[in-house]
Amino acid sequence: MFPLGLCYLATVLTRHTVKILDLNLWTRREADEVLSRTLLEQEPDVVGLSIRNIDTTQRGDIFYYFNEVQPTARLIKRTRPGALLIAGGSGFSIFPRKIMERIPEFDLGVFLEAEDSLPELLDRLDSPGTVKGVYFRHNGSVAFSGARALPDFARLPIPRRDREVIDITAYMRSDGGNIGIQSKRGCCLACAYCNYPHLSGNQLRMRAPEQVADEVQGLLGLGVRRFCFVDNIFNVPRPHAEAVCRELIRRNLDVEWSAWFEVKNTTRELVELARRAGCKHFGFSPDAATDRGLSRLGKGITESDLKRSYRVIRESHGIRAGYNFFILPGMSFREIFKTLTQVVWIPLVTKGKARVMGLGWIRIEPDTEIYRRAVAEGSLAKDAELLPEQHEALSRLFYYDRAHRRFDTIVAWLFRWLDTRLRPIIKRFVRKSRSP
Ligand code: B12
Repeated sequence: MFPLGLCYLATVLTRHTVKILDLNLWTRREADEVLSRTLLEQEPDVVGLSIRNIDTTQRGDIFYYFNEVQPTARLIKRTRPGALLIAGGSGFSIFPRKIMERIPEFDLGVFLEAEDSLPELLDRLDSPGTVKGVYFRHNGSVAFSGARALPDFARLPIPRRDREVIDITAYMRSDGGNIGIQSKRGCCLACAYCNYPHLSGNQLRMRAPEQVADEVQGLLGLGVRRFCFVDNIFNVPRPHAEAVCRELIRRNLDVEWSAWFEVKNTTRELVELARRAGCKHFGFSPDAATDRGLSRLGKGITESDLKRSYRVIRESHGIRAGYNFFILPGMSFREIFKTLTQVVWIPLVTKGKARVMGLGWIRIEPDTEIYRRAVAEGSLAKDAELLPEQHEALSRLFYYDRAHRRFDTIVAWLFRWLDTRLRPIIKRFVRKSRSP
């Protein structure tokens, strides 16, 4: 993934020499060598380590990224013992205190968005407790300096992606789609399982559409035609999304992009506008296929909204869409059947333009309604450790029915079968029925 957060930080740290090193561009062993070599060559006074992912959040494909953090922190400290090590990133901000306690190599930690706090902290490294939003060590324990307001996103400069800051070509896959751009921060939805409001606040902070289009033009100047909006949700509020699309259309920019969309706000007009502005892929997370499930997850939409979105996608041209669903504990047979058959149903009703992208279980994260509910219902132990020591424990941190674990496994198997075996057949069928 293109490290957009780090580009934002490099852009605001104007009084420092900043170098971004993305360890994901190498294999594990190569990464260690590259890291040591870079530390020895650059001799940094401060090293920031961005912890983006804790784990894959997929029950069928568990990988514990967090296990990589301490070895990397140790290597940094060993190679450059004099440098201060600062942790940050979305993964860090989900478990800030625990990570500080577990990994003593971190001298400091910055909670949430860091465009205001990090420059301030670098100016006051001798008194980190006076900078809001910072975890620091005090008398042998971890202390927090106190919450701070999130940055005024509209006023942040356009993040630099030039060669001096980052080699953007390393992220330009053939489809180029993993270069991110942000038109807003925050999320005002209240999906029961989601930590976005915790991570970026429940108040929306938006960029002026002209500024978003300027940034897109900057991407084009760097040779990037394809990108994705990393906004939590692109089309809430709808008028802002429409204004961004209109500005992209007005400037007649030859770009292709993707984004995450909320179902209810996805009207025919918006899809058409987004398509004309270059949107090629619409991602949706309705998460449930029945009214009961949608209401349990606090989605604020109904089955009929969902069906309407299928129709809208079907009637549009030159676009694709994907939908995510969850299996929830306590689902009736009818609900499970309905959720599973979306794999077949969605491609059929959208004439092959949409598909189910993901079907899985909710990873229980702190600061969410599902966490509280799972503990109350007994599907998660009160003292369950959400950042476990051992990766084996991760599989118990999903929201599922313990009493029906075997049944769950059958459902997962069935889904995989539908996905791998049946989907190609449907695709062929849809293609045939579309050809004149
Ligand atoms: C967009 C998005 C995606 C897109 C990414 C598209 C792209 N090209 O970038 C897609 C859909 C592909 C995706 C995939 C995944 N994602 Co995602 N994604 C997001 C989302 C919504 C926004 C990320 C983003 O770009 N933010 C914008 C930038 C500007 O912010 P930032 O990176 O957080 O950086 C700021 C701060 O964190 C901080 N900071 C960052 N680094 C550092 C370092 C230091 C030293 C300091 C001081 C501060 C600091 O300052 C920055 C500026 O304010 C977040 C949720 C969220 N709101 O954070 C989830 C999120 C990051 N994703 C998550 C996950 C799990 C994944 C996947 C593993 C899911 C999967 N199984 O496929 C993959 C992993 C992909 C990968 N290879 O890393 C989790 C990670 C935490 C966790 N639970 O483990 C998040 C937090 C959502 C969640 N459920 O909790 N994702």
